[in-house]
Amino acid sequence: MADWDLLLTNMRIATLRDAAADYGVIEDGALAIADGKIAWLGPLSECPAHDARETRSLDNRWITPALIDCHTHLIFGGNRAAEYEQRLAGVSYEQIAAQGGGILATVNATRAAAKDELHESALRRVRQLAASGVATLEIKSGYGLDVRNELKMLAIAKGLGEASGLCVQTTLLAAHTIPPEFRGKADDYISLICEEMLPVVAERKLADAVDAYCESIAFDAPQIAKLFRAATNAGLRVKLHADQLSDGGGAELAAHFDALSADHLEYTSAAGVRAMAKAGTTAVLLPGAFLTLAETQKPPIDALRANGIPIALATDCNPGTSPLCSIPDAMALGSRLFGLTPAECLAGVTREAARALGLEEDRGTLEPGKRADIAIWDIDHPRDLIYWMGVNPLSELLVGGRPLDT
Ligand code: DI6
Ligand code: FE
Repeated sequence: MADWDLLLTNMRIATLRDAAADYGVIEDGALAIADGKIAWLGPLSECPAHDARETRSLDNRWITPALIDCHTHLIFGGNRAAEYEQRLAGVSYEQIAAQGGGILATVNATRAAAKDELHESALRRVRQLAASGVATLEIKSGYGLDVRNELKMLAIAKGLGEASGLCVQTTLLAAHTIPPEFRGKADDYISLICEEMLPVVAERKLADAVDAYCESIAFDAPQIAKLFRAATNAGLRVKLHADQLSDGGGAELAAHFDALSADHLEYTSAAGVRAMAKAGTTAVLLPGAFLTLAETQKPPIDALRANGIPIALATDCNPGTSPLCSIPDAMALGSRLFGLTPAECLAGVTREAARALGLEEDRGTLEPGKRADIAIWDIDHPRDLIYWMGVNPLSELLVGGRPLDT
């Protein structure tokens, strides 16, 4: 007889387990949890004989996989709302960056901030994401840009996982922009990352992946290729901010290095899409940045679909281009701005977001053997999650089978 810790009954389940079947709905479902994992799920009528320590009725609510935010920069000092006012008055993001504002303004504020202060402000954002149903999130460094401050950011990111009870994946984004000390010497800075940061980060296991910003205001393809070779040699997977403001061949570069994901992609060419499809690179779309930068060129959604590329959605939570701290709102924007279907949006923040983090074997769908990371919702149908904005229908979040106090 099956030996379970918890049996959930009387609910509708959106398993998201099959890309061909939209939400993968099970009506009148039941789901069993043992040792923090899903032990069984299906229609209640098919439930095997069992010995469950606890059974709970969910009163006909819906459950989905807990949500995953696979691209955030949520640790930072300072505030750039004033830059947004400048942008509204007609100054471009690139012009602000050239004047020493933009990412560098946040770098200065982040370097100056105490560790505790950064932890506390970021923890508020992590808790906000958890309150909207997120159990796993990725956090990037990239506002330190020297050995000490990049390591400081990664250590804070790890600490946020412990403090919040969520699963945090960390990414080294030292190649976010050229630090002030290296102005005009981007190649030297890339060497510093390869020779001094990467070995320490790999040895101390501070990062799960390495990211870079491929853009005219940051690094070019040869510089990133050098970084990605070093990362790959150190045993770390890569991912890339690609083709956000211009087509810099980012998608091709990411695919060439077998990247987990290529992110943004507004200006990606047909050849870039084909390269991603061949390499199995996940597309991560970031509608918060698209909206905030008043971008008009959409990512090549039809080509991504036609090439069978998995599409994830994320907040890109950052102080400069995406002041967005809600995954349901990222879904709402993904459908409004990019024309993604509600089922694509929900898959984008569950199954495909897990894939973007290389965690698809372990989470992102509701299937036996996967982590019991489960969001319980007060909704009539999963499409409601994409339709409403600024409304939070989360009833409860289970992380590894246990309720998280959100
Ligand atoms: N992600 C990034 O890293 C940059 N844009 C984006 O969408 C810039 C972040 C920033 O301006 O601080
Ligand atoms: Fe980003």
